Amino acid sequence: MSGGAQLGARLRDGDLTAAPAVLNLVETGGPAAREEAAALLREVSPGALGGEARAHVVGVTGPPGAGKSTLLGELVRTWRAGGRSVAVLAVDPSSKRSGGALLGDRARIPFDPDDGRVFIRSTAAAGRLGGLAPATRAAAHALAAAFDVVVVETVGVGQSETEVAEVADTVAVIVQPGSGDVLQFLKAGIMEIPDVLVVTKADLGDVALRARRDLNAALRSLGENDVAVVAVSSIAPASGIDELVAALDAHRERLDVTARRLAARRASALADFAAEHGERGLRALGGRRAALRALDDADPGADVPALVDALQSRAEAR
Ligand SMILES: Nc1nc2c(ncn2[C@@H]2O[C@H](COP(=O)(O)OP(=O)(O)OP(=O)(O)O)[C@@H](O)[C@H]2O)c(=O)[nH]1
Ligand SMILES: [Mg+2]
Repeated sequence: MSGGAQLGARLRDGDLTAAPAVLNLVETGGPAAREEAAALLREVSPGALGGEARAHVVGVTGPPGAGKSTLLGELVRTWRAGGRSVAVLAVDPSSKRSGGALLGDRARIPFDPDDGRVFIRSTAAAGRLGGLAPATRAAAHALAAAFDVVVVETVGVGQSETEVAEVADTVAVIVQPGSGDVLQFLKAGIMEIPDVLVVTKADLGDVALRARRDLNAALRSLGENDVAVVAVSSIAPASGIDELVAALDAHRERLDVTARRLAARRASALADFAAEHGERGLRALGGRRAALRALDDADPGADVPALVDALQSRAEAR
């Protein structure tokens, strides 16, 4: 068995100590590592697992400084207290990989370093085209086979929630009270409606209450009645965290996980294919929509690299 396949088998067995090696592998460049990573993903594909991976994959996104990392510290503590294992992949938009090491580090999430059931890593963002790096998506897909909760944390507003929806079952957008950007983007239809909205820094009082009220009013006017708006405070005494956990769980329970994951894998495959072959590659497939239609006929148990291969053969055959 190859190293990648072995790592995949460990994840399938629930071995959380495989996580660091998984991240190192998916972040290593070059054809050999890529083949190993594909072998890893094959071992944790729905076909190999006999169903979708177990984790609840949660996307957490919002403007810089909104309080995402501080909140994740509280969420991780609460999930752990409930017996759930947690992996967090914090996407660092500024970091450039050099020799396999990350220079920047956005993962300033407070956690217990002796707890073997928590894994937190910064990962590099994709290039200027935006979107999640293929490595981050691959890591999220892989870790979802072993952890109970996998979080992908990204920075931004207006685009990042669409990108994170490519991997997450549930997308939570974090709103800083007193800054109107999320509200304006929602009203203007610039941003996709998230699954859960979180107003941070509730300890600031009125300004946070107003933010929650305004967001609720905007959602109502858009006819969105299923989106929970939760106000939290992540500094002691923390508040609203249990309510947020419940809102995330409630969304997951309503969700058709199989359909969402299937769509996510297909979108990921197309993004990976486009990243590698550019517009010319997409044209060879007859365009983006034709490519997605072709993926509709692919094996629903296939992992992302297998779907990319299918697109490649199709492009060559045309
Ligand atoms: N008053 C108050 N301050 C908070 C709360 N949560 C976070 N902060 C503060 O807000 C600032 C930003 O918090 P972070 O958690 O680093 O925010 P972030 O969204 O992860 O920021 P980036 O990773 O840079 O995008 C820090 O100074 C925190 O101490 C809160 O609940 N109440
Ligand atoms: Mg942060």
